[in-house]
Amino acid sequence: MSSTVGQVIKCKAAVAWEAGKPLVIEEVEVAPPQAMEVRVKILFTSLCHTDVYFWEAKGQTPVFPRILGHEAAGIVESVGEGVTDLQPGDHVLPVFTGECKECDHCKSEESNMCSLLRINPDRGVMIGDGKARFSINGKPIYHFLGTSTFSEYTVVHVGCLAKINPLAPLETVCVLSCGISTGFGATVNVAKPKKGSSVAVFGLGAVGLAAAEGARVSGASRIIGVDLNSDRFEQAKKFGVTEFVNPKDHDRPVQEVIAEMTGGGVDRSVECTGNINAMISAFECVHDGWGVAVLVGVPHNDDVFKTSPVNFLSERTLKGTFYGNYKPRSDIPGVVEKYMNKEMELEKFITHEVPFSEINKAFDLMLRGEGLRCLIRMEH
Ligand code: CXF
Ligand code: ZN
Repeated sequence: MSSTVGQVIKCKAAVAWEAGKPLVIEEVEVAPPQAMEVRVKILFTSLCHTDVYFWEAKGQTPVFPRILGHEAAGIVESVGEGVTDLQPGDHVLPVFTGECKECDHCKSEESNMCSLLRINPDRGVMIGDGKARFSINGKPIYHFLGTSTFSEYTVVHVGCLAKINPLAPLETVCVLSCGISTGFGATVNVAKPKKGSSVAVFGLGAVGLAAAEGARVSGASRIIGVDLNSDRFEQAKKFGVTEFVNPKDHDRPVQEVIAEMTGGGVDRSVECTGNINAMISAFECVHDGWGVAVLVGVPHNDDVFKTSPVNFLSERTLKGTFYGNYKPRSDIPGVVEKYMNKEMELEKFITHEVPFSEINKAFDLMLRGEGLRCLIRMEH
């Protein structure tokens, strides 16, 4: 048993003291895991848009000081009371939405929206006792999405940890912890394109390109990438995107352009921007009779989806998904296996890498819209 079990660990963490201010690497104290909790040594984390969104805290409940980060990979250091399916040394991916395995959602084959551990960005404490496990000089530092992976050690509810193959390279499968599973799952679990079909992907960031990767491995023959930034088209070719449409190049709605390109519409579409007009276009660009559109991007609070009901009566289907419909503990280990069996590619999503001490550079890259995923290597 390691000497840290049951002890407070002092380690480095990147603390967001205030909205929009650079993170500061601080020495924090990390309390031992309580009942149903696990303390995890983080080895790799990567920056996802959601971290930046809650760091900026525009129009949201600000929760500071806080340790952000949710896309990561690590190793179990110790487990709290009642944790039976994980032990020190296990390799895990923390996930921002959990799977308690006991609620109605977890028991349903059709849902991954666990009632107990569903995402709650306003919560900065553990669900067990309502307290933070991080502190500096006795003052609490709050959690984020139940994961807070911008720390050398973090405490996570057991229901938010996927135990994965110990042979999987943590620096690569790290990206399955959020964005890539979200996009890939939206296509393979929800849109389910048939071999030889056509798929439109709106938004060619990491999530959209993961949706395209899902279409590629499903054997789609036409993958149409839609983005307002034509600079993204070259990179998207690596992800199987075969054709590009920049809505700015056309003086009519992009759904009309796509309908014309495809003889009536695409078989499937996946919307990964969160822009309300892109969502409407993504729905209206699918073929009548069988087309399915899947919404992934997160809209603004006051957005309203408006379309003619006739689009439904003519047998188009609109769906939405959360975390690619994956149940974190039950399904993510299998996605890691898919990568291990070379049934999906992950390396191409990781375009940058920085050491933990330079984590603010990862924020700069994302704010400039450069690259897909910036891997942050912990420096234990
Ligand atoms: C998102 C998914 C939709 C709600 C906010 C968080 N996932 C992670 O980045
Ligand atoms: Zn994320």
